[in-house]
Amino acid sequence: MKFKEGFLWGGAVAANQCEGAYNVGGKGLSTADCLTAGSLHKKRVYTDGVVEGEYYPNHNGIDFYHRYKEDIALFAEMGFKCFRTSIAWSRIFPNGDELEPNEEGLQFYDNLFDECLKYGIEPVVTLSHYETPYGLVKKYGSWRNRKMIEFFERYATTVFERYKNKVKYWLTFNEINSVLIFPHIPTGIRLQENENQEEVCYQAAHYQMVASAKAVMAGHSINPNFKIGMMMIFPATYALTCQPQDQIALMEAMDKQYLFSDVQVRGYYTSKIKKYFERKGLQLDITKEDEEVLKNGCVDYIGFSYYDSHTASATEKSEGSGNFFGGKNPYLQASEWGWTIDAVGLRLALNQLYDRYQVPLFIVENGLGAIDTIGEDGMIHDHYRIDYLKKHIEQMAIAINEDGVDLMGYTPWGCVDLISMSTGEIKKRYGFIYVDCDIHGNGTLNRSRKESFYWYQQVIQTNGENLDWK
Ligand code: BGP
Repeated sequence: MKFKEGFLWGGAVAANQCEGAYNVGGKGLSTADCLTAGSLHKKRVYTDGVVEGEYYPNHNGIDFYHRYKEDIALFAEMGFKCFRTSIAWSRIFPNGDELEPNEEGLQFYDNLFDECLKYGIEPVVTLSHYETPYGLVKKYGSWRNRKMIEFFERYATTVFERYKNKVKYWLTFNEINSVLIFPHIPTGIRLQENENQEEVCYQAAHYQMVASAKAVMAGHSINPNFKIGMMMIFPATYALTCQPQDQIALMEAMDKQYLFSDVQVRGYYTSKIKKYFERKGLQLDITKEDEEVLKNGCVDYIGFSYYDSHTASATEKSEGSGNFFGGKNPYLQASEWGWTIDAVGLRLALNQLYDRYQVPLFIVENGLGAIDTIGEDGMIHDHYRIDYLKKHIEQMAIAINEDGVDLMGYTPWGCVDLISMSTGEIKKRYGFIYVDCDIHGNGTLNRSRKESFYWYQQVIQTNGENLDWK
């Protein structure tokens, strides 16, 4: 079980799911502020602005905005080497199209990063994690519009300049390939019935990839030591059967994922994906200059989320599950929310990415969303979570030691409980740290250590050597 010296053990959150304070400190409204609460059986609604009478769980999150010092002290107690969070774009540019940033927003992240650095915790910062200033949606149609590239570049340059001596590790867009699955979350776009939806999604993806490449170029010139990554959902995907047509279905499913890493790591669209666009008659605004930008703005590493795995079939209709599309795997168990549990698939995913790109990899999300119950002794004994994480770390070790994969670090998702992205419920918990809050937002918001807190502390202390627990 060898992990290299300096392996980045840590945890991950996103601003919109934990900060709260949605209208404090000059922050503008973001798309995440317009998502109502949902559940496993009820989709969250993306309302037009904030509608009176609706409940928006992200408005208060877990009040990380005011309690970050306490949370970071707990991360330090666990031994975190890094902490992944995002900057809320609308704290920096409240409407998105201002020329000057909001100083109070910038100051908040100065304080946050200083607090991390005080404990020797490296911030790993996502520029855009599932929120876009709502002003850009209303005025420009969000990522339907090429102008977004300019707004994003201004935002990225502003924060790169400001934090160039505090933050080394960056990610541009969270789960950039999610635009093909639930486009309103990463892009703020509301798809219309009477339009070519696939075309809109690929177009938005293209603008985001150009914006990302421009940010990478700007970042490298501001500080050549920056490590700027892309971030995608990369679950393992299997052919449902060994029928040749199912293998083709698998290949086609993978092509749509690789599109994003091909463009962001290698700097170009493959001939195969161009043929696909042609075949589907997609009219995409991709200019010669864009192609130049993509070539020059390649990322330094691949960050990816891994929760579950899926199947591809030429005949079975996929119901979609977890945070991705694809069918169920009859050999695997699933979480209470139907997310398949597949640790071995993580080894496959690591190998697939490393074989194809040979750039460092960073698992920036992984974990089990589960309902936690407080035990009689007042503690949460989350052995199910320890078991899930342990099995995934074992597979990481195999990928590193037996397969030669270059893995930089590991930041399990929701290291402190937070608002679920897909359902808006806090009861879908991932944390090592429990937050006293129910699905209606009631509770003291007090933090407490779960049993997994002590287990993860041991994992980090032994640099991944000792994963066993009583
Ligand atoms: C990823 C997102 C995260 C996060 C996670 C867990 O897709 O990047 O923001 O929330 O999934 O999903 P959920 O919160 O729906 O359980």
